[in-house]
Amino acid sequence: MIRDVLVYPNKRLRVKSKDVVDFNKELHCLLEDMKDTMYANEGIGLAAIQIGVDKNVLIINLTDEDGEQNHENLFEIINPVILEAEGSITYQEGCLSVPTVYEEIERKEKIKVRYYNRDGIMIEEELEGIMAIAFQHELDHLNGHLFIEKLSYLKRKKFEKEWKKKLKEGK
Ligand code: Y12
Ligand code: CO
Repeated sequence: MIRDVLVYPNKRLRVKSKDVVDFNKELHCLLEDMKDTMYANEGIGLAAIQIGVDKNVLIINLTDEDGEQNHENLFEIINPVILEAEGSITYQEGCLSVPTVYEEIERKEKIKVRYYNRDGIMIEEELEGIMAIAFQHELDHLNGHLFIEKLSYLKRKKFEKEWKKKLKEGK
């Protein structure tokens, strides 16, 4: 089922999510709804809190060189943690909760992560490049943070002014 995506400045986006305890049908339904919602909105990443569910669940499906999204490449990531991080990389990030806004954000370039799949199997792997960026972007959501919080003071002020205008105009 396609669910509504919460849009900034919805306060629920600031809620810190909690770990999943039971890897059951409820979790699998949540993952299906997140997948439907992300694909319907042409997203490449989505955290559960973006559809209002405060659980440590995120999905990522990057596009290939032709901009195509192969549904077999979907990552379902439960209770993620970053174990190690190194380097830095800057990328123009976007977010379904702040549509039309793209900003250069600095992240760690390479990360070692631990998470669980939908069946509760623990996975540890190293991620780099856009996958590492997406993981960090979505993990921030689970901690109640958005990429716009990483902007400089002046850029953030400019963003807030433009966003208020956009919301007022109902765009
Ligand atoms: C690298 C950087 C950031 C991420 C996080 C995931 N971000 C997204 O999935 C953003 C998607 C997005 C999609 C939009 O819709 C369309 O383009 C049709 C959009 O809307 C507009 O700009 C109008 C905004 C964001 C992963 C990897
Ligand atoms: Co986002």
